[in-house]
Amino acid sequence: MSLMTILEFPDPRLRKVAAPVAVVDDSIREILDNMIETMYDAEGIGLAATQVNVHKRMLVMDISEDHAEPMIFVNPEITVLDPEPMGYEEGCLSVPGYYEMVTRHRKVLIKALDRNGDPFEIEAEGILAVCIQHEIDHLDGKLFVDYLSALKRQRIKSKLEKEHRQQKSPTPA
Ligand code: QAP
Ligand code: CO
Repeated sequence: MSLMTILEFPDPRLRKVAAPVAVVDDSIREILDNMIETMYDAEGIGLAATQVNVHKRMLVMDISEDHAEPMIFVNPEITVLDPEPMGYEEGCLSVPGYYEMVTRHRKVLIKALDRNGDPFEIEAEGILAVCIQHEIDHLDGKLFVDYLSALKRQRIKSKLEKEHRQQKSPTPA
């Protein structure tokens, strides 16, 4: 297995809309395994393929405390079961260091394929519902910062751009 590089806001590749996975084959399973490893290494609870520059509709999540329950969703489809707004302080591996309150639907139904290409469904509430809505947004080129005010988004963008510039340039003497 190998770690993948996580793209960071405002990288334009995070804005691409991912295409459906045609067949869940060994090459797809290999990417999913590398995504799970990458998510654990970065101490995340969710990672969408878009974030590792793979523009296919698939994502991984693990909301357990001890990396014990990796979940895989290929071609996920969402139905809102309860649109009651639910606020949660969200972060994102592609927006490192920033957490802001975002409002999502309280309860959703997810239909997806598993790592064998078999269909399954789950009803999600709480952090699971928040996380899956956040990750599916990535597949559509959306980020949690899009729900913030333009001012807050611009502030985060400028700070991350500055960090990226400093990471690229050699250390000053
Ligand atoms: C999305 O986010 C999410 O800034 C997954 O320095 C977040 O895994 C869904 C992370 C909250 C629901 C609630 C962020 C790690 C991880 C950072 C993540 C950081 C290190 C974010
Ligand atoms: Co994210």
